[in-house]
Amino acid sequence: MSSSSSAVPDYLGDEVLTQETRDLISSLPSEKGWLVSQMYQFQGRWHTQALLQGLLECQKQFEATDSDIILVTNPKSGTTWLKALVFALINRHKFPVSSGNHPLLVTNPHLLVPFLEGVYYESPDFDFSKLPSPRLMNTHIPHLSLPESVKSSSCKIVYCCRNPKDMFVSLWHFGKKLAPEETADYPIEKAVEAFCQGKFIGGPFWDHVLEYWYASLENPNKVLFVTYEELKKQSGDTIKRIAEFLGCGFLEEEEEEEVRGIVKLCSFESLSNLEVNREGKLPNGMETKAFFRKGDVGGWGDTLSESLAEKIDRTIEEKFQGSGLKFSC
Ligand code: PAP
Repeated sequence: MSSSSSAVPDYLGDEVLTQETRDLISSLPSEKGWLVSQMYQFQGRWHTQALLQGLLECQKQFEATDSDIILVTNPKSGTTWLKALVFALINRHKFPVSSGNHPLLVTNPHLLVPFLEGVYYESPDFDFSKLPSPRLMNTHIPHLSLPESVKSSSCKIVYCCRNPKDMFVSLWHFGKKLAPEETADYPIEKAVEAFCQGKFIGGPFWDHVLEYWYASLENPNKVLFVTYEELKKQSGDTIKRIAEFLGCGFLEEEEEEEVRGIVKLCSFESLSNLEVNREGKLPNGMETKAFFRKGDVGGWGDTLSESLAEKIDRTIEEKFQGSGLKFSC
């Protein structure tokens, strides 16, 4: 797939690869993927060429500082939402949510929080040192492939996990919306099969989740593990937990109103109805509305047949057995 196809982000394309990336990928296992023409296996995970180049550059160049905050997700697990929530949270004194001119009202969350490997691919001259402190960034990079400085510094990682059936379905619709021609004839059965084999963009999904899950258990001051589902059901408590973890807990007197304000501002209903998120575009040409579809929990039933859902459930059962991690839907 090339970045010239209408609204496909550059980072799913393959046009601006360095010679170094070309040399590397020629030695890597590769697979034809759904949505992308070719995926490459690097450090045990499947990447698009562009995101692999972004990852390699990020590993080489990114210098984490102790005050950095890095949001991590598997694609379609709540990235946009988490970006909005944490941006609103850490900037709540600078930009009060009740002020009526909050940046989130006029700017898509992806433009407020840079996507590490995407930026290293699309805008290699971007200067991360110019971001205001604490720097807030996001990534899909697996734990084992994180830049060394992220692991060795005291920066904080907030990981958001989503139940795999909703995550798959979200990516399925995202791909179809973004690249209707490329994905039109691809059967969902084949995509589920690849997802369950781990041969899917960013996959295997279970390795991604489990690495951060265990990292959060081993080092709870460094990695906080939250889920899309708890953000939905216990929004306020989860936001308070994130705030405590980031060292910006709420004072008792500000707590209720502030938390409620952040939940409301960042809700699916609120963000998805803003002009900037209905009609805006990211610099790479992608429509911002592509990041807002249904935003609910357990909505996979309208896309997955019973047998496909069972297939994913069996994979979940097998791969997460003994981890202590359970998915409720
Ligand atoms: P990304 O990883 O490519 O950045 P991401 O934001 O994780 O994408 O995924 C979009 C999903 O989050 C969509 O889910 P759906 O397809 O099941 O509907 C989108 O609707 C959902 N989403 C976006 N913003 C919010 C929000 N504020 N609250 C809840 N869900 C949201």
